Amino acid sequence: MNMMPLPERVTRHRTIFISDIHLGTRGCKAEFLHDFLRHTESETLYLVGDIVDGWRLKKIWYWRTAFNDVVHEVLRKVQNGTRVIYIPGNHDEIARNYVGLTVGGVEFRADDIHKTADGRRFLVLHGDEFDGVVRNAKWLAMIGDWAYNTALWVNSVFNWGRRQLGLHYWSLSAFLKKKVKSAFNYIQKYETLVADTAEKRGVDGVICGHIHHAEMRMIGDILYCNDGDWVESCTALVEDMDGQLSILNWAHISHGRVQPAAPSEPGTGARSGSEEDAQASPPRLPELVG
Ligand SMILES: [Mn+2]
Repeated sequence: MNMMPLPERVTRHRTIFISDIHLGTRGCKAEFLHDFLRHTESETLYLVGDIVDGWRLKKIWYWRTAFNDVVHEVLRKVQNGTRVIYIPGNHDEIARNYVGLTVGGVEFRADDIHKTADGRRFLVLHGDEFDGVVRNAKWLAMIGDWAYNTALWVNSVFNWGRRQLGLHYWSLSAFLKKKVKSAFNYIQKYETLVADTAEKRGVDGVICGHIHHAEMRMIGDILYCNDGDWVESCTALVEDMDGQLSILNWAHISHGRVQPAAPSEPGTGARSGSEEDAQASPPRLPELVG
């Protein structure tokens, strides 16, 4: 029997919110995001900041073809009539120069008010302005990106060294647990601060990103929504036709379909993909139009 491949299922949403993609970094899960974009459609797509990681790219040029796939998929959506709104974050702050303009059909905004189908008003912003760490010490925030993986790698090397010297195992995990606890406190403080600001703006809720922690819960009278990230969790916030909001975890939904790039070991210089692929050229962007 001749098996026909099943047609690819596309889910329609009213609005999709994604952020913290960090194109230009090794951690970026571009393969998952490309799969997500291909299997979803929406009237409006919000890019809620840290889409391209200018901080990293300035230091090391790293661009895989999968990153181009993501950019092309977004541009294809623009051409097919999806309204795309880009709210720059801190890692792509260069895009803040475009705020108020429409570039290649993409509307750039500092923040926005989104009205859901059931009439609720949401403040949409990236959220780094609430982050004291980022505001006061950029380098500290940058360290956070790779500190955890590096710490795990250091731990194994460190303890191998200790074994050679006949010393007992000293785990970094107790130390890290303490750090995780303080990270948890930090996230709570951040969420409360964002919700307070939303309350002052007189909206029903807030949609942000930045801290790479997808969430949707009531904080006082405010529905706090965080769309997560595409570095670790591969999450998006979606609004359905009736105004219902929910978080999609695409790593789970696409299970077995997406072949992620091979992980690279911190400190060994190993790369995911070939050297050639890591030097792929960025896409040619459309002309300025507004
Ligand atoms: Mn950010």
